[in-house]
Amino acid sequence: MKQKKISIIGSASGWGARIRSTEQGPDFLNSFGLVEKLTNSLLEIKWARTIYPQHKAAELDLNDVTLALFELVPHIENIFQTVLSELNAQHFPVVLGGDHTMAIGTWSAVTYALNAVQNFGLIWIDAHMDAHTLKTSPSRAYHGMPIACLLGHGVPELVNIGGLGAKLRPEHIVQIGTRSFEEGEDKLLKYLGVKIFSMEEVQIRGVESIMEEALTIVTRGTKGFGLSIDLDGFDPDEAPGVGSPEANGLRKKEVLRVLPKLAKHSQFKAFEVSEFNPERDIEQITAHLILDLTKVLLH
Ligand SMILES: [Mn+2]
Repeated sequence: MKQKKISIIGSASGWGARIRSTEQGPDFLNSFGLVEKLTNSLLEIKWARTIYPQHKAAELDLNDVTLALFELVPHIENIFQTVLSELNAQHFPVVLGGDHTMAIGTWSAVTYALNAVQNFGLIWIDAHMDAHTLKTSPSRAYHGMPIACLLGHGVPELVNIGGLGAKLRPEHIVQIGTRSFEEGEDKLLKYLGVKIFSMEEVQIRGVESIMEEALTIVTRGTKGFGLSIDLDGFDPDEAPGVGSPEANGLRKKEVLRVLPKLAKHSQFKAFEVSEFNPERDIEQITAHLILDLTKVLLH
């Protein structure tokens, strides 16, 4: 049987958030022994690289979150380059972070490498929409903006990472678990026509039926699809170690049951898990959630 080659890339930055301790996520997962816990005979898995921003949060006093752009842009460009070179080496990339702005680098690289710019599907599991621009965001934190950036809306320094303009099209994006958002971003996604499965809808229909429909959408006419997980999509009981917890989230057991179908799909090209904050974790519950998600998605 052919061995699948997996490359884990750490994004050790919290510059996109007001609470920046997600920068510790990758180092924690490394010392937690994630790679050793994942290795089996069918997988060749390596921790390819952890990308660190120029400064740690403690080294700079940035009261205005928007100033973090000077840290974020080179960091995300680094993610773009690293994911790109892993894909060019025929490795399956897994990006672990780190605040969710890393998604801009991950999906710019995947679409570029696969020659699938604006022709690629993305399932976005998150409590939030992450579709703000500086004009609509009350917090002005960039981790509330990656979906908007990937769709071509927002500050040009982030939108144009890995190539000019939009990397994804709205009709290829599905959000699951949404339950906390502001009017401006909701308006943008509705206007663009992004499919949103709110937490309410997940509770009514069940994760299985939602995931079926999501897979249909992200594979319709695309050259592949990926999965972006923000750990705050899960219930805080099951993912306490996140930057922005929101009550009444997805249940681990149910999500783990439906992910194998996604993982086995021939068009599944990459995934990422973001917003792990080890400082807030309780008895490694969130670290184990990351391990279980990664395990299911890699087999
Ligand atoms: Mn997010």
